[in-house]
Amino acid sequence: MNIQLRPEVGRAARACLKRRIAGALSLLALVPLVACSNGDSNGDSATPVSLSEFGVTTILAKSNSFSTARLTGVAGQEITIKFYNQDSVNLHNFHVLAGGEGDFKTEIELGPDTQSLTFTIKAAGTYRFQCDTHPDQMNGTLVIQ
Ligand SMILES: [Cu+2]
Repeated sequence: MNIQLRPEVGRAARACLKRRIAGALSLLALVPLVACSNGDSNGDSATPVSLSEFGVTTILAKSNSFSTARLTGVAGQEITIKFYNQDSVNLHNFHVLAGGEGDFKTEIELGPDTQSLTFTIKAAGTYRFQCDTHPDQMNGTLVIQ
């Protein structure tokens, strides 16, 4: 009986040792993986991606108001406004009154619809933007730095 048991015990012990080695190896394998994923997330946080970095600003029109009353831009740098009109009852548009630099505006229309407006203002300053059908209710300031 003892002779028969010993190989069983030995096999069990070997199996146990194999599991331990496998466990240890998998732990070792995990360490670099964890280190890598930490490195990746650090890399991601070091290079945040935001829409404003590409000069795209989204503005909504809803219930006769704009989603913001203040926009910013950089002199000489292209600005892209994504004008999202969510209003299916009243006509709206987005219009930047940039004086000598020009008028930049989307079409006046019913929503839901999205229009893109791209323009460049060379001179730093404060400019008005408005909806041409509701200039008193829907307006704001575009600050060019
Ligand atoms: Cu309007």
